[in-house]
Amino acid sequence: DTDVVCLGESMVTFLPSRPGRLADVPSFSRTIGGAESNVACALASAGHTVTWVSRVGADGFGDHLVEAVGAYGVDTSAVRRDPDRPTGVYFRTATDRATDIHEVAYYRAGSAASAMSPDNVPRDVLSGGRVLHLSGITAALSADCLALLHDLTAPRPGRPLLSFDVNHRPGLWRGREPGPEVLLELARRCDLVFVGEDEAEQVWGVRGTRAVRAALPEPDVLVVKRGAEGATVLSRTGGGRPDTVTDVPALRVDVVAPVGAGDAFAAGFLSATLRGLPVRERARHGHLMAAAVLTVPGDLTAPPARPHADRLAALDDTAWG
Ligand code: KDG
Repeated sequence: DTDVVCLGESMVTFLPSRPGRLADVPSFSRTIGGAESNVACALASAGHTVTWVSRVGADGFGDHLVEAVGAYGVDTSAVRRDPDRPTGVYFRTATDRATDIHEVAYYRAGSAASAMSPDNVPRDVLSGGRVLHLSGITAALSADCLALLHDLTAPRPGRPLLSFDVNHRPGLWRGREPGPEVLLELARRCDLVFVGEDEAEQVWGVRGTRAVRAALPEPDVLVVKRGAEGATVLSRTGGGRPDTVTDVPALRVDVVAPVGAGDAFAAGFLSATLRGLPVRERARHGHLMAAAVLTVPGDLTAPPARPHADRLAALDDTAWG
C-alpha cells in the first residue's frame, strides 16, 4: 500500500563551494534536487511508503538520481530511462544575506523529464497511492507535461487525494504559452493546495489570504504560506461548509538556504494529514520539517524524529513559534 506518489522532474544539483556570483564560483559540489522528489524523500525519511514517478536520461546523472532518491527509501521502479534525452542539471549560488537573492542556472530544456506526456507514464502507479503529489514546475516543462497535468487532475471517480504545490518558477515560464496563470486552473482541480502569498500575487495578481481563497474556491484544504511569518490554512470538511481558518506561525531559525523549504513544509503537512492529525498540527509538522531544511545548504536533511516532532506540534500556542 503506497501512501504517496510524487510525479516530477529531478535534477542533479550543483551547490557552490563559496558565496558570490555564479560567474565567480570556481567549483561546485553535487547533490540532488527537484521539488517533487524532495517531497518524496522527506516523506520516506518520515516513515511513509512513497513512489517517485519521472523520466531521467540513460546516463550517469540519471543513475545517480535514481540511486540517491532510492537511498532515501523511495520506490523508484516506475522511473523511466530515456535513451534519447539527457537528465536535467542545475547550478545555483548561495543566497546573498543582504539581498536575499540567489542565482539559478538550469540546463534542463529538452530533458528526459520534459518529455513526460499522457502517453508515457505508468497510469496504474499514478493512481495507486492514497495521495498523488504534483507541482506547477511540471506544467512549465513542456506542452506534453502540461497536458499530463491536465489529464491527471481531471475529475474521475476514485482518484487519489490530489496535492498540488503551485511552485511558480519564473525562469521556466519565460516565453512559454500559455503562461503561469494556467497554474490557477490546475490548482482549482486539486484537493490540497500549497501556495506562497507572494506567488499568488505574482502569478494571479491576488493579494492576501481571502483573495487567494476567492480565486481558488474548490480545494478542501488551501495552505497560504508567508515565509518566515508562517502559514494560514483554510480548510473545510465538505458539503459547502464555511472555512475554518487556522494561522500557524513558523519557527524562528537562522536560514542557511531557503531552497527546498517549501517541499519540506509540504512533506510535513502531508505526513500529518496521512496520520489524521488536526489541521494546526499538520501545519506545525510542515514548519518543523521546513526549519530543518532551512538550516542546511541543500534541499534535503533528516526530518526531526517523529516522537519529538509530535511533542512540539502539540504544544499550546504560547509555547510555539
Ligand atoms: O523546491 C526546490 C526546487 O526548486 C529545486 O530542487 C529545483 O525542482 C527544482 C526547480 O525546478 O526549481
